[in-house]
Amino acid sequence: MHGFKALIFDVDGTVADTERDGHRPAFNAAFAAAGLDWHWPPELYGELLAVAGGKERIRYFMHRAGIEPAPGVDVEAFVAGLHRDKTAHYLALLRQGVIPLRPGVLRLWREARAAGVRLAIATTTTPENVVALLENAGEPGLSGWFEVIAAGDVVPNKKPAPDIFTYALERLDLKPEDCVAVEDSDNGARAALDAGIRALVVTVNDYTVDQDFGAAALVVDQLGEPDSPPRVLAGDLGGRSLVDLAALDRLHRQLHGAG
Ligand code: XBP
Ligand code: MG
Repeated sequence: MHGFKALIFDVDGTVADTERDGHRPAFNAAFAAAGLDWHWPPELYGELLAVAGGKERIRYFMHRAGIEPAPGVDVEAFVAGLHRDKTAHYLALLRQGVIPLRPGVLRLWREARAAGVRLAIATTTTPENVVALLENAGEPGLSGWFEVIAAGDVVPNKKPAPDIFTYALERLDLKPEDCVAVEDSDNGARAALDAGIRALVVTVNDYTVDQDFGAAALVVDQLGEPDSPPRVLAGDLGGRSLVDLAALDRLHRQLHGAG
C-alpha cells in the first residue's frame, strides 16, 4: 500500500522527447505549407518553449518578431488554422512510430498498474496528440491505461497556470496530497506546485536542464532502467537505484507524513 493514489504525468518532454524532432518540425511544415518564410531552428525553438501551448507559441513568436497579420486577417483564426495543420503534421510523424517513450516511463506505468496506483495525464498539448503518442509507443492499448487525460484547451489558462493539474485532480476526485506529479520543465513544475502537488519529480531534458524547478522534491535526468540508472540532480532516491514506486512513496511520506 502506497501513501499516494495516483501518478499525474506531463507528456511533452516528460513521457517522450517530442519537442525538437516532433512538434518543432511539425510547426515548420505548417509554416511552409501556408507559404510563410518562418522557420524555427532548434535553438530558437528552445527560447520559444518559454511559452507553453502551440497556438500561444505562434502568437509569442509573431509578437517577438514584430510580425503583424495581413490587413483584414483575423489573427485568432489565422493562428488556429496554422495550428490545426501543425497538429496534422505532428500526428503523421507520430504514426511513423519515430518518437519513443523516455527510459523508465513504461516501467513505472507497469509497476503502478500492478500496484493499483491510478494513472493520469496533465498536458498542454491536444488530446489527440497524447493518444497518438501513446498508441504508437509499441504497447497496444496504452492510452487506455489512463483514467484521465487532461489536455489542451479544456482549461482557459495553460502552464505555468495550475489549471490543467487542478482539472485532472477534479476528474480523479483526488486531493493534491494524494498524488505524485512528473514534469520536465519550469512551467510544468510551477503548474503542479501551484495546484498544491508537493510530491513533484522533474525529469530534465536538453531543453530544460538549466531551468529552476522551485520546490520540486526530486530532479533527475530520467526515471531510469535497471541497466541505465538516473543521475540525481536534486533530492535523493533513498537508496533505490531508479525512480520506482518505493522511491516515490518515500518521497511522498517525507512531504506528507505516513498518509
Ligand atoms: C508542452 C507544450 C506544447 C507542445 C505543443 O508543454 O508546450 O505546446 O510544445 O503542443 P507541457 P500543441 O509539456 O508543459 O504541457 O501544439 O499541441 O499545443
Ligand atoms: Mg513538458
